[in-house]
Amino acid sequence: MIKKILIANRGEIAVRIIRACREMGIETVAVYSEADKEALHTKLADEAFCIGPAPSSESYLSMEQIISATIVSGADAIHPGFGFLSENSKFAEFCEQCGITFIGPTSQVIARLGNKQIARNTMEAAGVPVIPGSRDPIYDAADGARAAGKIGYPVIVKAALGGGGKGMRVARDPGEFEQSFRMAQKEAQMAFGDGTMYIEHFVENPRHIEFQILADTQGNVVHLGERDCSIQRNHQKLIEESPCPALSVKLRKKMGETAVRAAKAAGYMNAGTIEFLLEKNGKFYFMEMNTRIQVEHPVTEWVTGIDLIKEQIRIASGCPLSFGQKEIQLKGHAIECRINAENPQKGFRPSPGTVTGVYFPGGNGVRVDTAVYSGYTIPPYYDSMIAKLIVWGQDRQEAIRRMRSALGEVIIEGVDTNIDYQYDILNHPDYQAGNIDIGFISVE
Ligand code: MV4
Repeated sequence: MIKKILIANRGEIAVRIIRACREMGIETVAVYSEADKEALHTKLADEAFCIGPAPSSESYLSMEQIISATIVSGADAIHPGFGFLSENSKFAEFCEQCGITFIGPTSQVIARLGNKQIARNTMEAAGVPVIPGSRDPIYDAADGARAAGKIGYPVIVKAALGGGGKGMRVARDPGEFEQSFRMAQKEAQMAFGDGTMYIEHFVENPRHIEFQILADTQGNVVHLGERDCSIQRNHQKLIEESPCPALSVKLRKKMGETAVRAAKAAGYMNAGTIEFLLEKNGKFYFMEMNTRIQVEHPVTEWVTGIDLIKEQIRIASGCPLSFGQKEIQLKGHAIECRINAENPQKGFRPSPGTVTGVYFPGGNGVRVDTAVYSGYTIPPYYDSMIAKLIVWGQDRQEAIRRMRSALGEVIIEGVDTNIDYQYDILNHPDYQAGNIDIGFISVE
């Protein structure tokens, strides 16, 4: 059994994990950078170790520092949260070699799914629908152009090690292909040190739907329904909800079963997410699988009543799932708004600084996950997301109204935020009608 967990993260997710551990009677170890001495996670954990200077590369991304802190503290497991080292197969392998439980899938599975081109082929072989595209890796523009011609335009060139929008370019016609390919490959080479590419038909204006799955070490796999994450800007999600207003019970069942099949094909263990693109006509395609807990996990927690962080810890301890697919019922509707310290009027530029005053709403059906407190100084080194506001309603309309009411109560003084921007989206007639796709926010 796991007795002590080191949380290799910061911010609201570190706090979220500390709280789950405390409820389970598990001791907690925080790690923090020199910029995070006064951070909430540093203060809330049972123990805290400074692991280096402010830049992530020297602290939250330092495998040596984190493994050392784990050994010195006597923790038996590491929870990586999201971002940072959460999907780094080398880090998971390092943990395995040191006899530390990495709370997530095996390093081998992380590596296989981290290569999106290999993941695509794995899924296709398992009978999971994939977007028409190239089966072999592509290294040069001429081979790419031939593959694109067979697939049919428009196409999208993607980096095998990409995801989240990096190393990706659309080519609308053959004349555009070479330029798009070169740009995507250059970006991939810079970002991942690898120029392996693959090509897919470009799906116009789909919804981004993702299924949460849980898989234990005994081979049981269940899905916990979907999240609609179509409201995003520059590949940063802004609003997520569950259930997706466009899914019928029948389509949910079909996509859910496909997600379970995908997880089984990958040899998956722990919590994971299968991302799909969904077309208006109900056709859906596997896009990628994320091997971490995600920012938007609370909406799933609220409609299923399942604590995903606790389940991750139980699974990592070797416990079988305590429920089957039939026992998972979706109830009501949950929405999450990500609150960022940024200025939408100034190109969404980050707005770090001291939060001189803060008030968050509460009340029936309102949850706030944050690590911000009055007097806290948001450092400029990390992600600008400072809070998640999550609401639950009997139905989508009640959830939207509750979110508008809750957003209207939030006060954050001293830094700029995207709260008014979120409020405007919730008031948009297309959003209210559930008429959304990944093009809802057009990017300049
Ligand atoms: C696509 C696509 C359309 N067709 N692939 C964006 C991030 C990465 N996960 C893959 N992405 C996309 N892949 C094909 N074949 C459109 C996107 C995409 C997107 C996907 C989900 C949410 C927002 C998006 C915004 C722009 C593009």
